[in-house]
Amino acid sequence: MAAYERQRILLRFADLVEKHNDELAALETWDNGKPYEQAVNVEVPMFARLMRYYAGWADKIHGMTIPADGPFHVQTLHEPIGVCGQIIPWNFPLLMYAWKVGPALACGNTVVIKTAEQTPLSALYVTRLLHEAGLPPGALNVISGFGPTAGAALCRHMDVDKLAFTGSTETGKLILELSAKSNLKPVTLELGGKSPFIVCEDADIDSAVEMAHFALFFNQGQCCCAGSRTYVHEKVYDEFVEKAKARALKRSVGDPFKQGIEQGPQVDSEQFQKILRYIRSGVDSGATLETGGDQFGEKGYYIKPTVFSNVQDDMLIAQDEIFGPVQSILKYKTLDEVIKRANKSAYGLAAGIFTHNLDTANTLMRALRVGTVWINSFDTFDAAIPFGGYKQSGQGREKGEYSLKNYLQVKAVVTPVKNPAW
Ligand code: TXE
Repeated sequence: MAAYERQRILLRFADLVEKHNDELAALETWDNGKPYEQAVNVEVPMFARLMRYYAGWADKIHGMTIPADGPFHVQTLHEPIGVCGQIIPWNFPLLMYAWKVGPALACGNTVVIKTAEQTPLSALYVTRLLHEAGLPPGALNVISGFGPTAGAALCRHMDVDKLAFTGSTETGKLILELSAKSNLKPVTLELGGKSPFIVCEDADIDSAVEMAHFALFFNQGQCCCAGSRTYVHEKVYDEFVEKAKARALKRSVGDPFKQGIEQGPQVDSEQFQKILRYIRSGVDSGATLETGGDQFGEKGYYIKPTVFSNVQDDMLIAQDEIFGPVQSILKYKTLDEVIKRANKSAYGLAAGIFTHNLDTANTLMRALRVGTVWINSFDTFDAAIPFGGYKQSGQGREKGEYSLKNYLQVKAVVTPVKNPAW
């Protein structure tokens, strides 16, 4: 299909998504439990924005001519890879679909996408809109299925030319293995995290508390880049802990369809139980439970916003991805020390830095081994900003121009030039 036609389909798709904004948001909340206000005001509009962003790229993908030695005309063709297998998680079902489907289609590939077993609905609905926008049958296929069966089948399939996965580091490793054991299809991975959020002594404490709260509790704490290790300078530590606790106590938890609700239930019983186990481990290992620590109410997978202080680096709650509303606050003294501690993690997805000192910000920003650094901010997810991990947080980048190369092959073409003057 001509690039311009792909662009037009993606633009029409974005318009249809906007038209169906409220139904899509309702499906997302039903499936996942996230606050409807978040889905309707942020996530579905962001989906349309992402599609327009990728539509913009569709007719701007091209190769180069290269001045090689000798009498040769050398060019590169940027070609689609072919059939892309994509496996997405349940924490942001629509956005994960957009991050993966957008660049794949813009580059001219076809897609088989497997949704998470917890959240199959919105992808089915939105794909109907994609077909309504003019995508030919077969160009994008949705599979609702389980990981070890449907997901693994996609990974080991010999006719799948590329894989893109978002999920746990553990499953990411399995996926690489399945690729290696089948046809060595290239794999991009967006995996877990344990992102440090560093509050320096000169930071504006009230806004640091608010941003650290958002960094951890957003989406019920179910974010791969959640700021789940809050490092606070010793001079402002006590004040920060007091205020972080007060903020968590104010967090509104309840029916995600109700107005003003900040936190809905966790996605399923497995995640709910896992989080409660980590909370118990925090208490058992000697961290101070400032607030929360238990189920919220008696029905559903709601968890009280939980804050731990006096957390030490070797505690499980400071090392593992909890993926729930559990904030761990750690104390530090010097910049060198916090750099070493922040980097001492198997993960390297993101980091937050709170300071007004430019030298401190520059030092930290360069020293941290992570794919995204937010300075005096967190979770800014513009379509044009690349996202991805260092270390065991993943391979490759999604969003932005960087994401395109995951979905393209480069073919070098060499032609002798019969011109004696060369
Ligand atoms: O993840 P899985 P789960 C983390 C988070 C969470 C933990 C477990 O810490 O608590 O992972 O969650 C598919 N072959 N993240 O069990 O298993 C599965 O069907 C192929 C971080 O839900 O990684 C789903 O579509 N596919 C994360 C997807 O993988 C397989 C988001 C994710 O599931 C498969 C989600 C297999 N063998 C969880 N097994 C993030 N990075 O944002 C499972 N799947």
